[in-house]
Amino acid sequence: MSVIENSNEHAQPRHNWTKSEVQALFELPFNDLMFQAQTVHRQHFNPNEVQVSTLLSIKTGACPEDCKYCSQSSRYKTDLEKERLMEVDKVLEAAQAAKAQGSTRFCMGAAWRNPKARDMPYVLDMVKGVKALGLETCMTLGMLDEDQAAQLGDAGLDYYNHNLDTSEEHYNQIITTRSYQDRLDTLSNVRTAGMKVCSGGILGLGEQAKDRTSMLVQLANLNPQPESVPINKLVKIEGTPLSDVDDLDEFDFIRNIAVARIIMPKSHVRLSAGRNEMNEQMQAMCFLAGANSIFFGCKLLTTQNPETNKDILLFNKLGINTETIANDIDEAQELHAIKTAVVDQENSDVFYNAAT
Ligand code: SAM
Ligand code: DTB
Ligand code: SF4
Repeated sequence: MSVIENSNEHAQPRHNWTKSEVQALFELPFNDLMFQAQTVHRQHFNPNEVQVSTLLSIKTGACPEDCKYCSQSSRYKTDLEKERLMEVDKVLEAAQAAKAQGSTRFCMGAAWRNPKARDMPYVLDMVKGVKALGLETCMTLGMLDEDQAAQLGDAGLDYYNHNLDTSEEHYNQIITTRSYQDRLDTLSNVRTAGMKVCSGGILGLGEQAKDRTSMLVQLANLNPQPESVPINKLVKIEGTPLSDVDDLDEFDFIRNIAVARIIMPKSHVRLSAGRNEMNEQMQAMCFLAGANSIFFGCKLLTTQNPETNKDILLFNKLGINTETIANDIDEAQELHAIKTAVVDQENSDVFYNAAT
């Protein structure tokens, strides 16, 4: 089976994918799958550009939900310091620093089941402030009702991240305090409020191959498809029920990126959590499979991410440029200056190159 039989036609989003069609993609010989994914990728994107976002945890830990992978759930004994909602000024300082490092989108995450009415004014000020810095804004605050989604949309929030996490079939093994339908309802409220949707999941939760197929079918059949699809590799957290689940085979992870790329041809596919445990070659294979977005910065929400310098070195090795917002020339120049500085540093005798 090929989605690119007629190479003059660009693959378009479809919302009627069946599990057997998607399973057939997973079963392709690896090289055929990678070729199809890269072909589809080139129809809609510059293959040498990756979008970069920075994450900030604006409220950490003490979450009432029971997500079995999460360091922030109050139900598990993890080694995490909880923190109250950050002050708006501190958030804006972090956003400014992210911009200076070349990020184009600032994503603020809170360990909440859902935002409370008393939190909303602060959160809305964060959106307005970050937007005023010229960054794209993203938030992930848990479930949203229609009214909260409308308030965030009105404040200028560009993206809302809310993951399906896994298949509907496997879901109850992972979370019991909110339903799959709750997640779909939040995504629908986000859409109705006119924001872009960022939704994906986590691989390596002990799910089966059929669950990974099922999750991707669910995402692709959302209409419209999510603009951004984060694919996270489980970061195992000591103290959580999934701390010693079996590792997912790396080729299976790469196949998931490739299948996501093929069935969601116009979406950014984000190589999200788990990069700190991947070597350069593994990340390069993910980019070849069609991943075109990452988180920049040494911390995700509570866990480690590769150092920015290490990522810039990898991008230099692969000839990858970072995507700019709507051809922002100043930002492109600023980023060029940062990249040149890293190369100069790399060439100096005193620079320890952790990437080699
Ligand atoms: N509390 C909000 C919620 O869950 O809706 C927002 C923040 S939550 C940390 C955002 C997403 O991060 C989760 O849905 C999950 O997909 C991902 N995530 C959390 N912990 C992770 C881990 N240990 N490894 C990989 N992904 C993780
Ligand atoms: C997403 O899908 N991945 C990001 C973002 N959305 C919010 C979060 C990853 C969290 C990884 C574990 C941690 O750092 O706590
Ligand atoms: Fe709470 Fe979000 Fe972690 Fe679930 S994933 S425990 S909702 S912070």
